Amino acid sequence: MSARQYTHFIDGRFDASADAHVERKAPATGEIVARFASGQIGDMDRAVAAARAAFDKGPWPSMSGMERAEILNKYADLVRANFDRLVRIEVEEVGKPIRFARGDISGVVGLIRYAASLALQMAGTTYTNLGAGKTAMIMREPVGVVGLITPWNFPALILSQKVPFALAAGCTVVVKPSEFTSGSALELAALATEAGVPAGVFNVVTGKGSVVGQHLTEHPGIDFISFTGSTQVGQTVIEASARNVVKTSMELGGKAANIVFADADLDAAVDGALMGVFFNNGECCVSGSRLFVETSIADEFIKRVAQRSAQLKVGNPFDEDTDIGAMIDEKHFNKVLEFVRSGVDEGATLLTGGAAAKSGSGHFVEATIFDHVAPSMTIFKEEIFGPVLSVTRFDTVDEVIELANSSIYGLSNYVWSKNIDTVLTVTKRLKSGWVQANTIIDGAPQLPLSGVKGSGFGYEMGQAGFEEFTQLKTLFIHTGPRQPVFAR
Ligand code: TXE
Repeated sequence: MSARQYTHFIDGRFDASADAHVERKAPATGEIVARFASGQIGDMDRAVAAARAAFDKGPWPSMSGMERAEILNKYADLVRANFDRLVRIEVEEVGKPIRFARGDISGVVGLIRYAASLALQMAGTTYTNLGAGKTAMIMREPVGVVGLITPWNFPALILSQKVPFALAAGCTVVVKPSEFTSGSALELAALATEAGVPAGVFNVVTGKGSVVGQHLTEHPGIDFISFTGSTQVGQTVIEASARNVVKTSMELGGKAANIVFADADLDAAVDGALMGVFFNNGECCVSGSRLFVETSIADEFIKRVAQRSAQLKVGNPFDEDTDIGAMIDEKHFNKVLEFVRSGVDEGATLLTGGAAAKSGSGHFVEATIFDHVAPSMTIFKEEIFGPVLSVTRFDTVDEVIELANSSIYGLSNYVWSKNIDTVLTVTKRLKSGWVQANTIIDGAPQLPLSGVKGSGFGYEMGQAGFEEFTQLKTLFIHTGPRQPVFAR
């Protein structure tokens, strides 16, 4: 199998060649699967100039919503037609199990179709009740040229929580995907262009975050930066954008609580505990990586979760029955194992896993569960981003709410109980943008995702996510005779 060769996608086409490349080794095999152009400042300048011209002069922002929706729907059709190819790229570059990669690309199609429907509904408000001769229109307009920075864990899906919504609003975009997993972003830009998105509207520049990512965030040609990634880099992006007074949206890390009450459907909750932490190799910002179990059911429940975890299949992500694939790279693999060591050293009880899983030459970690995890422990506090679950027991609602909310993060939380009173009471007291009850890491394009506290701000998906890519302009009109203010 030969490695895919990519160049930047700027102004409606791939560059003819690249001076330097970043090589991507499949985390599951160590084999080189792709080479991406290693972008420089000048490449980012070209992409921003193309996006700026396409916004200021091009047809895209002034096209009717119907025209943009038609093109976006055609783009969704092309993603569907290239489904297997896109799935393969995600599995190879990320190391995620193929069944989850299929879910990602189906999700991409759904996000584009939903965003297309929003292009038809982009509207403002009119006031006619302001007094004689007074009318006001609050017009909704595209925010402009958007810089989008995306991470490696869901390369196509997270990009599609942003780009189709920006395009539906009439914005033009410059995407800087993760240097590990840039393949699907480039393929999606080419498919959107094939569908009829005009040149310059959807640009992708690949390369290092510290070079092209940083330059994008500091660029005066950008009107809005939408970032998903680590809290640390998010902070540098906010600082850089402050210099040009540019709006930002931040989707950062998480450390969700997955709370199981004694009256829950325990079969469903056991599966939910596994899904919460092992979905996407645990490399997921909405992972339910802190499991809280009510003491009266804890021993039996935790035993079941541990038994099921020990049976999970870790290995080749292309195998249909693989549950956990490879960690994104060796550095991250070592970081995850370092967290596991800290759990042992700080006195948590290792129930299952806890070591590298042996499978070919890739970087695999066993499904790992720690019981009796105290709030002071590192594994309770830090986002591990791997298949490592920490379990803590609780007795009262007050106690579990305090534990859940003690995190610096506030992205998502989960509750399992058949009692609607418990579900609503707990939901209202949890500090996070997302709560799910009796399900986990579920969603739909209509539902916004947002963080509070260290997890960031701004919305993705849903009507609110669409509106992030718009701004309001208020027109106040006076008709008929106007009473003079300075009569003398
Ligand atoms: O993220 P980074 P990484 C967390 C997770 C993970 C850790 C590091 O805990 O272990 O972050 O992952 C670009 N200016 N999440 O290293 O570094 C970079 O090239 C502008 C949570 O991948 O934040 C990439 O495109 N951009 C997260 C993007 O930022 C810069 C998902 C994210 O990279 C830049 C992924 C700079 N100075 C990791 N430096 C989630 N919320 O899902 C880097 N980048």
